[in-house]
Amino acid sequence: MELLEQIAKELESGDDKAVGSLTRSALEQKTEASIILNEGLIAGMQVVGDRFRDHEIFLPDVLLAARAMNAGLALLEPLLAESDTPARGKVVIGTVKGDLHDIGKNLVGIMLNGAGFEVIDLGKDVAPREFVETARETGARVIGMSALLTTTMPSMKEVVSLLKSEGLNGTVRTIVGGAPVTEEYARDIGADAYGFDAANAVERVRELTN
Ligand code: B1M
Repeated sequence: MELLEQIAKELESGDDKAVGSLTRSALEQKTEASIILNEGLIAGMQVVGDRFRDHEIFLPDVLLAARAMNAGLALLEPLLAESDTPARGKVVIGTVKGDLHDIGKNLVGIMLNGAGFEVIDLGKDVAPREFVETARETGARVIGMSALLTTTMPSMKEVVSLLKSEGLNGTVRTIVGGAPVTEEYARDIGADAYGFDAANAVERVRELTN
């Protein structure tokens, strides 16, 4: 079996040690970090999500897969974040209120950092007001919100509305993303941008801050 396929398989079975050592081997073979990420780790996690949806596996299995994903990501992080770009301003990021999924948000943070942005990561389960207050206090130019649950997506709209009522829309721009979020949803709630993956999020944030 090809190495990237093996990484995906071990992630599916939740073996963090195997994912770590296979990721290391792939790096030693000079495979690009972004290829290991997309064709190994994310590909495996996609299967985990599908099997969970179909009730073939259960929450503890997903937790083990998340731990395995993090083992691989820890090795890729220095390479994904490698940068010689000058500082580009501050971005506040977080996973919205009620939502504990942070792997994608963490990736967005790593890539933004690599592109020269100062990232203020509020973590997960972040209340709308916390996004807005932090942006105000730090002078951040962008708020980036991640949501993985259809039930937590409306919290993004609350942040956009709060920025408006506080007179900060225009000064602080917003970008949203996460598996259930779409370009259309972003437009509907009045967000300034939508990122379909972490690399695309960086491009969109660059546009917002130019
Ligand atoms: Co949960 N979960 N989960 N889960 N989980 C999903 C999201 C689900 C789709 C699985 C399924 O049913 N197929 C489903 C949601 C269904 C829905 O809303 N319609 C689901 C569910 C139901 C739940 C629980 C409710 C289960 C339960 O308790 N019964 C529960 C909710 C907990 C909560 O949040 N309150 C729950 C819990 C968990 C774990 C804790 C076990 C774990 C999360 C661990 C963690 O994050 N630390 C987990 C996981 C791992 C998943 C799946 C399998 C994988 C998510 C992931 O990390 N993907 C997921 C299935 C799926 O998404 N296919 C699922 C890899 C990651 C790199 O991708 O986060 O999409 P992603 O990020 C991408 C892009 O979306 C984008 O960039 C990244 C790629 O570069 N992106 C942005 C993300 N944020 C962005 C922000 C941007 C721009 C781009 O701008 C700011």
